[in-house]
Amino acid sequence: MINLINRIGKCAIPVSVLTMMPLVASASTNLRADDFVGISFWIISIAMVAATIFFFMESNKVDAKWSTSLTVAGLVTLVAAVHYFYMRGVWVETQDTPTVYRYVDWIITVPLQIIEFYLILAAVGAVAGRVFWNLLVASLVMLIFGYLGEVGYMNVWLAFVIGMAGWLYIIWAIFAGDAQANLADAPEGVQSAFKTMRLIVLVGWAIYPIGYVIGYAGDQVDAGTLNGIYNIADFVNKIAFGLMIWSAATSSRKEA
Ligand SMILES: *C/C=C(C)/C=C/C=C(C)/C=C/C1=C(C)CCCC1(C)C
Repeated sequence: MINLINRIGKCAIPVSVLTMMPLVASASTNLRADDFVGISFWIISIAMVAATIFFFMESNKVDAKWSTSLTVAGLVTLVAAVHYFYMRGVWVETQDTPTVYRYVDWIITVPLQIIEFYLILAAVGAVAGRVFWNLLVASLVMLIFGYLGEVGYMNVWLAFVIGMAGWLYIIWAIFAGDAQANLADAPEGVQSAFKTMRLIVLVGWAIYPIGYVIGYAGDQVDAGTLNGIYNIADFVNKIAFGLMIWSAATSSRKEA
């Protein structure tokens, strides 16, 4: 019986992802051959769907301690996939920035990633609950002020500076916090996940403020560059990051 339930559970995962397919089809407004930002929206939408199926299915195969991380990685790409279909629709129809969908996506997926960071930090033995809340609040400051700046509720550069402070706090917390001390004792897979996490927050996340600066630097907002750069950033930070976690998880399986 338990076997049967397990089997149904495993099928339910890809099936639930397939339910997104009508959304894919209904979003098919005409994409022009020279609309490269539109094409990048499309490619990333599909890549998010594929990554979701992969992360969910792999989460059944890796060690229990990695399973949750991969499930969360799959949730990140699932939430992003749905938003990408809507964002692509807005872009193709209006050639304008889908700011609201973009930030609704981030306000869900960034906290999910903070949970992933927390799981990794906990695995190196570094975490107090307070660290989680600090990271969460800092990421919300970053996103809320980014939004206020982009929609024009606030001066674009003042909002940017406050958003940057949130991000810099996160960098400080994971590079200078007490996580380091326990790192050497952690298993190799955990060490590489921890280093990956730091790299993502420092380098992967840096792509977003770069996009913001280039997008808003001119007299007029450069929507194409802004969205193109944000799309690349999402690909790196959601899909590539998940794959790096997967790689750490499978290498620790070999060690065991
Ligand atoms: C999956 C989505 C992710 C990981 C989104 C991350 C977004 C950021 C790191 C945004 C950063 C920003 C700043 C650091 C300054 C203000 C402007 C933002 C919001 C683009």
